Amino acid sequence: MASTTLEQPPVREQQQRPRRLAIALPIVVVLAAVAAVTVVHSGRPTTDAAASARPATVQMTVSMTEFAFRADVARMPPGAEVTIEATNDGLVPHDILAGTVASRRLSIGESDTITVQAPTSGAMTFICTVPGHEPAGMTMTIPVTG
Ligand SMILES: [Cu+2]
Repeated sequence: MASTTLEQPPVREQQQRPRRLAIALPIVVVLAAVAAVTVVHSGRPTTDAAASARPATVQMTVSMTEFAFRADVARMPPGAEVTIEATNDGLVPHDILAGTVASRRLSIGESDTITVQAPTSGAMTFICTVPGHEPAGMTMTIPVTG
């Protein structure tokens, strides 16, 4: 006598997981991108040597026009942590680059804040990276003096 074995494939329940993942994954990717941009934006120069003492802090306001920077600080202490609030008071977009740290490109009337570390001697130079603006005069050098 023959035994009959009926093998039926197991009935698969419809799985909800892949669909949920398909929704959740793009959200995670977007959040990660936002976080990455935020970190880059508030980033500090990576080449600075850590000062042994707590560095001085300087608050600096910079007005940007065609084609110049105007700062309310004439000098900065060596190694100071400099917080720069830049405002576009001009008629075309501008930005400010200090060492390796740049602001957003700012539309008319917009402001952005960046934090940079002053060198331990010499001077710190700032430029606008919009093509043509630096040669037109958008550059500023602030001496570092103790
Ligand atoms: Cu500019």
